[in-house]
Amino acid sequence: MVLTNTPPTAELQALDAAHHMHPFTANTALGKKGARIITRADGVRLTDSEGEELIDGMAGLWCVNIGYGRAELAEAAARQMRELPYYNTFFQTSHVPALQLAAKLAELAPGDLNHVFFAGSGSEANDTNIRMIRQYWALKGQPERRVIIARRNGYHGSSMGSASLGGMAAMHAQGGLPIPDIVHIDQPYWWGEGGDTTPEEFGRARARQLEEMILAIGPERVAGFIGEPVQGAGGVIIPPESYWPEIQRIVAQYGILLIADEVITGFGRLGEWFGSQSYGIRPHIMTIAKGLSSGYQPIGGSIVCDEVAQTIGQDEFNHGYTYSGHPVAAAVALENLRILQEEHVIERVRSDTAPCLAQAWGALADHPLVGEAVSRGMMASLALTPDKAVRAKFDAAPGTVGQICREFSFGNNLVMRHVGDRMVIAPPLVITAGDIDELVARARRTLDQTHAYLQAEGMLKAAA
Ligand code: PXG
Repeated sequence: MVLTNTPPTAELQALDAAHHMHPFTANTALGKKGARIITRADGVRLTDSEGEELIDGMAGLWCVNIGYGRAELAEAAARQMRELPYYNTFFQTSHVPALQLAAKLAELAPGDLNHVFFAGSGSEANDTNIRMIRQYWALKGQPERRVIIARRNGYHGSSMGSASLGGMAAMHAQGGLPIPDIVHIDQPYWWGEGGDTTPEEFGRARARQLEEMILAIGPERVAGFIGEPVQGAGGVIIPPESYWPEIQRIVAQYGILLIADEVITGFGRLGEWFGSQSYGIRPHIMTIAKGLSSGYQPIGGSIVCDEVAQTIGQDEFNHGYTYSGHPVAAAVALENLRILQEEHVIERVRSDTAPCLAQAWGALADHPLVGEAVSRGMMASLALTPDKAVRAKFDAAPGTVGQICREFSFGNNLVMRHVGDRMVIAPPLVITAGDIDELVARARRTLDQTHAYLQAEGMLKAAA
């Protein structure tokens, strides 16, 4: 079906190419090819301007947890826009959606994470965290505690501060990053970097890099550590079970602050409200965004423990955003949380759809191109390899094969992302067992096509 109320695709693509600068894109090349124009969505399916229907294996950008097309969220936004479309919370005022959302998040978050500082996105929230934990130590009389330890191939956002926390080499290569006093340790990526060790040994060794870094810098200079419970944009890297308990021990021993970046893992993605609960992590601060509103409105924030919030509260914290706690975004987030809770979406992930995905996705491990097929909750990934016996990398430049695979996937009307030569999915949490089967069938067809193509092109070669 061609949508009659939309201009022809070519016309839209030409306008897009002429004026719209896409994030993380070589825009000249995209302009020549033409972007795929998404016009509508419902449930787990997108429709493009040609009337083609795609399964959205990425929940937008890891965010549309309740799926598309929930009219209740549109109504919550419209109601709030009529009543109070905007007000700030800077100068001794508050408003109902922000205070209600903060209270709701305090109720849902584990332990004494009882206080919320709002932002417009995950990047902004992590910038808040940098300033907040440095200010915390200053107020504690230890202003020299400024260094934040993060991980290579972690992702924490795209602003100057948050991209500095992130360990993405390609991002640090542009624009003068990282900012001072942010350092990185290695990621717990056993399949790619574990060599001859067992996953458990490797997880402990990678966690101990935190201790080594603290000692190298001097514990009296370290403010905190930040990590994603499961790395998302880094390729859905699921850490060995030994990793987080060892991190937790080190954080406690040296008395540094722990920030869990829950932007992807929050709001049900791992079958619990927060990924920290899934791994027994006890953070002082959690970064949230994405699934907080299921992406229907831009909103993020930091959920902060009693001790840090009370200390920060002793003085004016010179920080905030025009849209911190935006009433429309907060009202939509509240409605999203109501749906997640009342419809038992997260319980169903845990007991039903995550096991179903684990089984169907895990079966892809028998494919000749697949080195590992792993999932946790509703996040899953594949390592593509020319030789799974030795966990080999391809001879072609990293990401070349992943990109080819992604193109076939798009052609099969499945949105599956590539990160280097890993393929990743994170579908809406409301995906059904039937749609999981359809998604995995399309992924298998994609792998078959990729394998045949690589064979024909002589590209099934391992790197020396
Ligand atoms: N933390 C984590 C763990 C994220 O995944 C952010 C912070 C930043 O959030 P904002 O709202 O500022 O984008 C993210 C965002 C990708 C991709 O290609 C992932 C993200 C953003 C854009 C692209 O997988 N994650």
